[in-house]
Amino acid sequence: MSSLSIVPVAGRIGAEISGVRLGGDLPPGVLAEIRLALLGHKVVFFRGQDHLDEQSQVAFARLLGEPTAAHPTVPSLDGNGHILDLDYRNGHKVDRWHTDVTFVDRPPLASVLRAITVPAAGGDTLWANTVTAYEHLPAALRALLDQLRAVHTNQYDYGRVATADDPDRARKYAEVFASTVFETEHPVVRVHPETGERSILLGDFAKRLAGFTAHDSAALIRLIQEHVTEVENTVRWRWSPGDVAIWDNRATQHRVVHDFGDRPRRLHRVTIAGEVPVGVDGRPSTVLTGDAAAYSPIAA
Ligand SMILES: O=C(O)CCC(=O)C(=O)O
Ligand SMILES: [Fe+2]
Repeated sequence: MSSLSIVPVAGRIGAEISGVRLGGDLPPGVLAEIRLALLGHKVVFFRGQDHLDEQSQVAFARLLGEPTAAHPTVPSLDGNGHILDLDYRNGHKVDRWHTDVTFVDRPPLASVLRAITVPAAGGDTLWANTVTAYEHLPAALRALLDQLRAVHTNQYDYGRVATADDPDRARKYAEVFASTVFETEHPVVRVHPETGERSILLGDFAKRLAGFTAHDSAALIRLIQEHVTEVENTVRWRWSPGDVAIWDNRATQHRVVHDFGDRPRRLHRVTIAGEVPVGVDGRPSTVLTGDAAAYSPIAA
């Protein structure tokens, strides 16, 4: 019998797991249960993991697969290069719905996020289930989406920087973020390599749909994103320091709720190497610009 308790948080996505102390030494049975919960619930939450530090967060993440470099362009915090330091005072502002690192051909399989400092109120994170989003579309719309491909890029959006709270800081960060340009064409619907489920692969790095005018492309992307982020597909987590969230980056989008002004908020993220997505027609994603080999191996 397992000592884990797995309790859903929202109707379509998210579960809180208790009765486990995360680390690099988890028994295989416990790890298998966590993996299964992750595939089923898309994002899983653990409270009270205050014992974790950078090393043990990476050691735990390694049980899920090969850690990537911290980011394709943003330098890592730690010596071994796996920790992305999400400190909002450094210009990180991920307040738009996205799937992590979709501008490369091998977006991470999962992300492991650990809260270090969070505001007393505000700064929640939202996740959306991109599988249930797909499944709830009318059949005719699913059939259209199945055929679409989208170009994702890390090139920054000048409009967003201009409207940031601190444009200078935002511009500096954006320059680092896009210091090497990556562009990848992904299917808009990918087939999940482990569950076989179809999920929508879009989000804020998707800049246009292949074969459409800029106008139609923007309208279609907006329509699809509205469906993905319908509140019924989402879960919201109110962080405490020591909380850990793991999400299946092949079946979710997420964003922070940026309602905490200049109050300190800091989290550390480790991402796990992912596969090259494959569409319902069996076609994999294709690289247009940039080589992500130094960022991440391709998961087996
Ligand atoms: O800060 C957050 O809540 C989410 C940040 C984010 O987008 C990520 O960790 O990938
Ligand atoms: Fe993210």
